Amino acid sequence: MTRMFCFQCEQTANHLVCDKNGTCGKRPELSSTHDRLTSALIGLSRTAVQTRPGPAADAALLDGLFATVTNVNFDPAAIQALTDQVQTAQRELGGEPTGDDYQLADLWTTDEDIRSLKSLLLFGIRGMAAYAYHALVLGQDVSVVTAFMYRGLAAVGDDSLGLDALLALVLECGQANLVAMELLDQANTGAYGTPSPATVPLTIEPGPFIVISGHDLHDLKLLLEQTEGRGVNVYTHGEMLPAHGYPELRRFAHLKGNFGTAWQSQQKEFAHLPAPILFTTNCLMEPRRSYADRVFTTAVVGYPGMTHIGADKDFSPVIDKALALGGYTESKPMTGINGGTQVTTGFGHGTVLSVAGTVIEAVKSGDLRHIFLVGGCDGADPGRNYYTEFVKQTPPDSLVLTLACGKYRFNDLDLGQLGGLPRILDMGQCNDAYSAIKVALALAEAFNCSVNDLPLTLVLSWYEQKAVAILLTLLHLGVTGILLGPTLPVFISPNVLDTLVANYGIRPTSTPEADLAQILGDKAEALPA
Ligand code: FSO
Ligand code: SF4
Repeated sequence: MTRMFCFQCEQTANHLVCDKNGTCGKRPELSSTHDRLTSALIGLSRTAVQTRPGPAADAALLDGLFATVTNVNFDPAAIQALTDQVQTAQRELGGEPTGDDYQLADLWTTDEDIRSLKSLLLFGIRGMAAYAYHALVLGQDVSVVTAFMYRGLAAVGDDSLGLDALLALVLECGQANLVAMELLDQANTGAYGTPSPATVPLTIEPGPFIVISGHDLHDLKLLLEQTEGRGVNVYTHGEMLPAHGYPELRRFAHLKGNFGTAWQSQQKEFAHLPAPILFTTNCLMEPRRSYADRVFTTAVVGYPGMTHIGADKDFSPVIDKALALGGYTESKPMTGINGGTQVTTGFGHGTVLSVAGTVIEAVKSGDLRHIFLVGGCDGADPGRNYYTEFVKQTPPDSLVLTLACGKYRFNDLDLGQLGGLPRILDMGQCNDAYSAIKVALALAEAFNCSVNDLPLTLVLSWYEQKAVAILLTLLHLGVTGILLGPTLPVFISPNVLDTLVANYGIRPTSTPEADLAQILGDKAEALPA
């Protein structure tokens, strides 16, 4: 019997759909509250496209969308409160929520190609909302992005739209996400400076400490300010690692290093950790009893029974917990998954473009044969070893750009240097796909060719909806030949996949050996003389 319907991430049950319980831990009751929130968001959007929504509607929109992203909010009470907030915002715009504005069940049971395109649109909008949320927190005007979201969500609830109209909106979603990532890039670099290369230790020093996870650099800054002089060190986790590249964050001497690897290992890595963990965004997994009393959430993240830090951002309960637990008594050397004891980060577009001349000369002289962007999300699928093996097998005359949490598969490897640059260049979080796009466009301009003619290949891993938004941005930019793994999204129907293959040459990953052979054969001679 179908108790729920969710297929928005890569770890769907049996690679089909989570219809009994979510692999992520989402139960049917919670799934229903998520669907009702989405329904309310569609209702708000129908009103908003006819009016001039203000900051209250935009905040309700972004909070509501972000909360339904995979591994963000498991708390039914919090989801209900967000639904109330969305309906209040709709009323303030003159609309009248009915509570059943749009039944998500209608979407899940409609024609499979319509469902596929509407899913791409809805999931892309959810992912984009995370980036717009962070940009808004840092004071950016995100109204251009939210205007698209209202239109897009209204389209999800519009049964009159055909395939062509929906495909156009899907690509427009990619365009809007490019704007969202650009705004976030401006917000982050404006607030914290231009990232520069940083070597980050994986060893935990003795004494009390806090582990902070997620993508929210603003929360990290506030935590660093509140812990300064308190004898409590701070370690990044997961997608927070790139914070070490930002001058305004790494100036805090007690931002010491990075703990652990990617999100899917948290239940193992956090067990018996003598420190609290603060989740600022996804990816939160069901906390195990061994560390449940040490998990704190903030912003749109939530889990029943865990202490939530509210909008006042008073992190005292987290700091008190760190002091009570006391940390390790001796220095605790840790390693990455390949045994490395440190990682590097901070190679955003500012740094990479500052050495663009060297990179261009190296390509022209043949010293640099190929650039791989091996980026995206990590996950529990065993097939994800592909990315470790792929990077290990890249030739020594190639560079590997990376971003997002998929990098933990290989970021502790020492692959040496090329032309004074480390061969693995961590550009940052998933939203820093914007950096990779900037670098690719600059190289294409320098060589007077299209991005698709550069000796550059994108080898992407996807897990949740932010990766969907980024994929749509790459398609909007006309990037072809993307390798996508570890499996293709199940919400892409065969006909929609045919369209993506025909227009963009998108293809699933196979084996590192076969893919590398094809890529290097494909593009070895691609550049104009
Ligand atoms: Fe990973 Fe999670 Fe950044 Fe995602 S920690 S999986 S695409 O939330 O956002 O890369
Ligand atoms: Fe399943 Fe992913 Fe949905 Fe969770 S978010 S219920 S794992 S498809």
